Amino acid sequence: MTIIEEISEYLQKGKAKNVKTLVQQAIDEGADPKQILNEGLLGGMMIIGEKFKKNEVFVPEVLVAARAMNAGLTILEPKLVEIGNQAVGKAVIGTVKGDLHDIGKNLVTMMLKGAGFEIYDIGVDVEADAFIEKAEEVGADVICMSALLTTTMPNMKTVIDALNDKGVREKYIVMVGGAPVNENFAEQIGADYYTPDATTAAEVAKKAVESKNAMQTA
Ligand code: B1M
Repeated sequence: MTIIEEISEYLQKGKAKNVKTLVQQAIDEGADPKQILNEGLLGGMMIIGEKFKKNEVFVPEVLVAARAMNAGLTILEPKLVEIGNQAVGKAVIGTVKGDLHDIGKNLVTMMLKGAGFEIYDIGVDVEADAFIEKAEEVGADVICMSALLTTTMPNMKTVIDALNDKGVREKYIVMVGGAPVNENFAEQIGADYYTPDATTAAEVAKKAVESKNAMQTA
C-alpha cells in the first residue's frame, strides 16, 4: 500500500493522529501536496461519503473521519500555501445560514490560500448580513458561499439580494459551490461563478480578480 492509500485508509477509520503523522511523512518524502490532498484526504472522505449515503456508516463515523481529514489538512495547509502565488486579493468565505457542513468550505479556503488569497473565513451557519459586513470591513474582492443542503441553497440568494439592497453587489465577485449547487442555480440567483470543486474555485477566483483589476486599471 502506498503512503497516499494509507492516509485514505486511516482517514476512513477516523484515526486523526495517524493521518497527521502520515501526511507529515508524505511531505517529508517529497510527495506532491496536491496528490496528498486529492487522493489521500479527499479520496478517503469521498469513500466515507458514499458509505454514508448507502447507510454503511453513520454520523459518528463520518464525524471522526471529518476530524481526521481536518487534522491532515492542518499539516498540509502550509505546503499548499507555499506552492501558491503572491497575494492576489481578499476573499470572505462561509457556509450559509442553517448549514453546518464545513469540510468543503475549508478545502476551498485552503486552495484559495494556496492561490495566494488573503482569506477571511467566517465559519458556518452564517447570516447574510455577516457576509456583507465582513466583506465591507476588509475590502474583499470575492465573497464565497458554500451550501451542502438543498434546504440551505436558497440562503445564497438571500445574501445576493441583500448585496443588491445595500447597493454594493457590483463591488464583489460572488462565487457559490457545494454538492447540491450547480451552474444553473448559480445563474438563477445571480451569482458570478459556480465551480464544482475547491481547486477550480481557486483558479476561477484568481482569474476573476485579475481580470477585474485589469479592467479597473485600463
Ligand atoms: Co450531512 N448531509 N447532514 N453531515 N453530509 C450530506 C450533505 C447529504 C448529501 C448526505 C446524504 O443524505 N446522502 C445530506 C444532504 C441531502 C440534501 O440536502 N439533499 C446531508 C444531510 C441530510 C445532513 C443532516 C440534515 C443530517 C441529519 O442531521 N439528519 C445534517 C445537517 C446539519 C446542518 O448542516 N444543519 C448533516 C450533518 C452532517 C455531519 C455534521 C454529520 C457532517 C458534517 C461535518 C462537517 O462538515 N464538519 C456531514 C457530512 C460529512 C456529510 C457528507 C457525508 C459529506 C460532506 C462532505 O464533507 N463532503 C454528505 C454526503 C456526501 O456529500 N456524499 C452529507 C466532502 C467535501 C469535500 O465535499 O462539501 O461537497 P463538499 O465540497 C466539495 C465541492 O462541493 C466544492 O469543493 C469541495 C471539493 O473540492 N465546494 C465548493 C464546496 N463549497 C464550495 C464553494 C465554492 C466552490 C466549490 O465556491 C465558493
